[in-house]
Amino acid sequence: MKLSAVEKIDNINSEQFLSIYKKTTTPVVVTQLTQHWPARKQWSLEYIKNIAGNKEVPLYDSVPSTDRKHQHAPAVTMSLAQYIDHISNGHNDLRLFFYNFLTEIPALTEDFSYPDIGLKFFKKLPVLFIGAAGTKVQMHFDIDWADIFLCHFGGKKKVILFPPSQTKNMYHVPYSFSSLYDINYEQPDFNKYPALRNLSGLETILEHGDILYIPPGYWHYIVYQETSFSMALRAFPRSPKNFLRMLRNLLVTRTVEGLMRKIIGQPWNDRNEKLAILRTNKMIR
Ligand SMILES: O=C(O)CCC(=O)C(=O)O
Repeated sequence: MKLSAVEKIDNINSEQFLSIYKKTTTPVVVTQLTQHWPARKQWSLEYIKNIAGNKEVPLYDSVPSTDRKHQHAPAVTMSLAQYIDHISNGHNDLRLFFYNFLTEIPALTEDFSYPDIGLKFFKKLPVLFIGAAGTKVQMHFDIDWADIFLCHFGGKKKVILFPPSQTKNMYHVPYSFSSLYDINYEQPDFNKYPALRNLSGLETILEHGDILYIPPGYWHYIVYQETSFSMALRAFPRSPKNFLRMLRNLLVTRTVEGLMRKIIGQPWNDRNEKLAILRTNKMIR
């Protein structure tokens, strides 16, 4: 497996962004786009606890759902204050995932502005992710094939990325948007998963105030090296090809998966995991 560093630049304008990174679908980290955001100065978990500690939020463990449980069912709900205390006390079993704060914590929307970068951001969906040191997010790609700006705050977080062209080597679980849960992309087991040897991707470590551009369909695996949080801003696909991919994922793939899981239960999950291995290993033979 080959991993090179994501390019890190100070700043960028829309012309450069569109003609270089968007056009070639290349990830990039921009360190100073958040320079004038109040968020860059103010945002910390303590700040979020102060303004929204009483909000009840859904929290997820990092283990895939089994049996008939929905793929994205939360493990528990608790108040943000309780959750922030929980992770501050060293627990890394729960994470906040894809939490739309637009109407839930409107004060946060005052602290940033959408980058003027040539993308039409979908402003109704600013989402928050929080994780404690040691939390891992399974390798996946986003269902909506959006352009994503992952704006990071607090401590360090590692991101490993692979372009959609590498899907054939990724042990993609059918009817899901993930690679096999068992694969540790920091220390891959090439004996068990030989196709991983062929992978060529990128990695980076995000720090407070950085924005990572994740192009449409890019696989990403995340390791919270320190307790930290991110806000993702997204622009939905405008090209017909990616727009159709989004519709197919949202309307067909997700619906079929949900139904089959409900009807068949665990044997459905087992079948898909087996197929991920069989298909990927067959490809490299
Ligand atoms: O940073 C995280 O916890 C997850 C981010 C992510 O997976 C995403 O933006 O799609």
